[in-house]
Amino acid sequence: MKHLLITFFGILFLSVMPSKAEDGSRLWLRQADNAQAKVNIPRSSPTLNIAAEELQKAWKGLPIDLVLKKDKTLQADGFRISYGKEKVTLTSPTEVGLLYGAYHLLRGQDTQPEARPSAEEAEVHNPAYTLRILNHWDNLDRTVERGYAGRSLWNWEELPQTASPRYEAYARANASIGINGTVLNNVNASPKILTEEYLKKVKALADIFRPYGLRVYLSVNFASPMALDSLPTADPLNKEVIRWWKNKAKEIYRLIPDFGGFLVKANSEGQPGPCDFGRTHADGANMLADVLKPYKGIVMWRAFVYSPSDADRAKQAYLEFEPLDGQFRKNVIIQIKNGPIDFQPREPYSPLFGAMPQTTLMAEFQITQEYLGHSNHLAYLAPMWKEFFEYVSPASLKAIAGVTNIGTDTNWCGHPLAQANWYAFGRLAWNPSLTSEEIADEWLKQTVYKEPLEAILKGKATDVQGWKATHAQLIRLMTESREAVVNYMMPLGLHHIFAWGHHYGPEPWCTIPNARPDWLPSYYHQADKTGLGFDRSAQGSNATGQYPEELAKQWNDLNTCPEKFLLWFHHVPWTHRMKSGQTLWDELCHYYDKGVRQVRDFQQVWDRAEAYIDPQTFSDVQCRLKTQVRDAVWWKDACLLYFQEFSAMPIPYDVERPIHNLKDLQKVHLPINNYVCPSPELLNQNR
Ligand code: BDP
Repeated sequence: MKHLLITFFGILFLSVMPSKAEDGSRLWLRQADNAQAKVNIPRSSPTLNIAAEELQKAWKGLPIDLVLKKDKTLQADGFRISYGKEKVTLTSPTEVGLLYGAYHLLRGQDTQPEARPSAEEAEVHNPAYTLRILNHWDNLDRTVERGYAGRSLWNWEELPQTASPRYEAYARANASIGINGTVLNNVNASPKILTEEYLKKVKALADIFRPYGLRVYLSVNFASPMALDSLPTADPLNKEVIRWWKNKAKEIYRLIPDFGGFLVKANSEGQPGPCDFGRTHADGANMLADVLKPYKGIVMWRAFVYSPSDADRAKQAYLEFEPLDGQFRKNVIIQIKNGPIDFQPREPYSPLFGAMPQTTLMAEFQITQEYLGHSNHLAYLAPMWKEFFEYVSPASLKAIAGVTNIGTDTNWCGHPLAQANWYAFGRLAWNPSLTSEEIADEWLKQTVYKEPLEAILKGKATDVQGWKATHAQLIRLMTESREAVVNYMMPLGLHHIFAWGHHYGPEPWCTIPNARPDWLPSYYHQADKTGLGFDRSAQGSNATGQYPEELAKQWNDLNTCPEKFLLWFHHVPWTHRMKSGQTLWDELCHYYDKGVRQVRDFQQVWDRAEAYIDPQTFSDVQCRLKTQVRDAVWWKDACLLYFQEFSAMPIPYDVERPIHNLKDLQKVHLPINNYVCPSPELLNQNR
């Protein structure tokens, strides 16, 4: 009795406590948990118990039956929802399919409370890809390559004895958006990950993730047999080497029976690979694939290669991989970055997609904003990935990988709105036909507002019309944000003009003695007295020739090439007339200026939304937008003043005047960590 009373007062106390400012730790899973829904499950199991619990505590609709049943219309992870008069029936051939269905129902409740389907309706949901995978570029010392949200989530030192509660929260968040695989470590892989000591730690994580349908994969170093056991070679055709990998696979699967497989960066940026031993990428990938086959494991072999050679860097992955089409085992997937160079703010798609019809392919997106302002800038990336799908049919791919932006920061991703990119990646990997707006709409409703949507719409504390107008503006802000970054950093097809080392600020002038030419901005922008841009037409490097005929023809001609790719494919005279009628120079100035104006507009949109937004999220984003405007102006001034040295043309008067001098900008790098605002923690203390 005493115990019951304490519980009762405990609950009373909790419910009258003022709600805490949102610190972002709950991501898009902020549902109230006092619903007490009626849920039937076919049996008790770790996965089904989670599904039942999630629904019990948050579902406010009719009773739900979870049914395990084969169904011709459903893939393994798919599910069917039938709405009856008295109950809802959720069916799937698998337990994890039912879990996905549960999260789907809850998402619908949170984002479309007014649109409850009527009785007798049924919905079928299947994922577009069987593999929807996050890639962590996390090192074993807990630094994160290109990570901007704290340290690595994986506390290797404490594992396997101690497991942070965040591991389960991470698995849950992934399951809620359908992500079903995770590569735990950096593609620049330390061989140590395959030692017994580390595999036990990996097992501990895999055990936590399993009920959520999240499989573990590892990046492996191709020379691991040499590094760990002093074999004289890592030649993939060598018997000892093969035996080493076989034993390693056995050891892994004994610990982790559902281990997913390996991700390999080979012969790329100094990583070892089969070519070191006179073998091909196919030899290397197939050896590992054969080793994993008995366990149904897969090899994701990256096509991110560019050797120091005379060939245009944009052509190199194609030159190396296209001739190998048809030579890879069935359980090898070639993992290709969306663009031919490297995760730039805008690239045309990589011509390897579509060029290897006999090979299983997957796309690698970058969720972390290595080249899009790190976690200081707002850049909602769904529009970028949708642009890729305009050229590459989703059905031509087997799987999707995303390099994550997750770290130990309380809000997981650094910038509060950067969580939307993790979310959007998962949603698009499940259903690439969702629009950027739909995903932004869903994500915003579940995260940034003071109140849950249902409460907002009841209008007790909120001006509903005002909220609706604000919400529409925030969707616009999100969906325009990546284009704004393109505009103030690298419009019209410019690329890779970043500062040496950190990929944050501009340094189109950068020269480093003895550096590889293709690591320097001038290699990419090719600015001179006559014009700007890289000639990749048939008269130049002929990278256009790697694309299907129709596109090659269109992109090859300066006059038919889409202007967003113009300077990617052409060296264009400064006085060239653009479609707008302006010269290239004037157009360039206007694009840089537009980018700055867009971010200033985002500031206003955000400030106007203050009444509706959770206060901590509000001030954090407000500060980051100030930093972003500062940086956008820096980019505009640096690029225009530098390129003006070549064009020798005046900056049009309707463009905001530079506030910096080129000489000053050339002396210093744009400061990355000199964030113009105090930290969110400090803001919170001062409130
Ligand atoms: C580049 C990154 C580098 C990665 C490499 C890769 O700058 O840190 O190791 O890609 O994808 O974008 O392997």
